[in-house]
Amino acid sequence: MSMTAELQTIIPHFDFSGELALCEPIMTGHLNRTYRLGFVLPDGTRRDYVLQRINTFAFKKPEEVMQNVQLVTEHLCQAYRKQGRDPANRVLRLVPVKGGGVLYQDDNGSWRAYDFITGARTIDRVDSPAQFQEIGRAFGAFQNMLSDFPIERLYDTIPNFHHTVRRMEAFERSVVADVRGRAASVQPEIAAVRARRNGMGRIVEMIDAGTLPLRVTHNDTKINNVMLDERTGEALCVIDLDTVMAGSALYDFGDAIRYGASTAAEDERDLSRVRLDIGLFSAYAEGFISETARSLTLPELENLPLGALVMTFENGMRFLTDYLDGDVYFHIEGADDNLARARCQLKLLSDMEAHSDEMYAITKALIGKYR
Ligand code: GN1
Ligand code: MG
Repeated sequence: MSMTAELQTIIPHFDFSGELALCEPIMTGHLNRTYRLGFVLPDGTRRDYVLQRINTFAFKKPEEVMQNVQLVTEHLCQAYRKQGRDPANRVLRLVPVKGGGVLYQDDNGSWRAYDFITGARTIDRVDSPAQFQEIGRAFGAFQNMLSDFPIERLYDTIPNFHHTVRRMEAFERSVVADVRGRAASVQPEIAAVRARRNGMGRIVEMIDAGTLPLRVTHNDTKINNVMLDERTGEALCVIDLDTVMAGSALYDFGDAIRYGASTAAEDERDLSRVRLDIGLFSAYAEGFISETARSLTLPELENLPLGALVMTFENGMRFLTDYLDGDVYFHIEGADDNLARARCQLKLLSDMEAHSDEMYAITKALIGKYR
């Protein structure tokens, strides 16, 4: 087992049980650094954990992230118990830091650890509509379980995270600053963002107007943030709670569609392969709406497809912004990764626009079926 010197100094600060036998990086996610740790207990059984270094460039106040995570996981546990179900392996459980708390900080970083969700896996691509429908149900149920959570107790871990209008302003500043001299080479992409400027502030406007309520939302609903039972495929546990905060249900619906209902990976370079899979859209919508038809308001339900359009636009714009900024936010492997991601999102967006009527019609039919 190879392990960095850094990990060797971090691990002893957590209340792990047993003897360390496995340490391997988990490569999903663009921000936090994640490791799977395996320990062997005195009776020979294995106990696994997830250790994460929180990205403090993105999350400026890790204490507030952890405060949110603690409150939300406690609430989710209670919600399961109220339903007569055992929250074990269904809600993230934090590992205490020796000496108190759930966050370990030293000069080099901020760390936290969870029990590993056992017998489960995550996927980066959807295998079947039924699987995506199950993930839709899971995020719908997650929304419902947090519907009675006192929203004012949550910190904004990243202020204005999905404030699309502020994101557009930041984008324009990056185009002007052009710190890497890249703007000239991405004029078509810049123009594609600017061409959509008017419509994409709609969610923010509807929140401000009171048409859409603020709810406790996950805000990062990629399919790989749901752990699926290895054998049955059942959605066991929603993970990555760092951005759980006040938001719109449209964000959670939309980001799941953006990532999961695309025919290609988020950074596919062959744009001819990037389309919206309307069958997958329909499957997710059915899962999500079957859970939330009675808990969300009619304006929320009817506008769910707008969430898909806006989240795809927003992510495309964020990737392009980061490319212009010199790749300071999202982790990259290759020099033009953020540009490839941006192009892919913009292509997906134009295909969504072409299928917008279909998305709305499917949504309407499902509202009729379940409400
Ligand atoms: C980031 O780190 P990860 O992959 O969970 C980002 C999301 C983006 C996503 C794009 C806090 O999520 O907003 O949609 O990349 N998270 C944050 O893949 O910025
Ligand atoms: Mg995340």
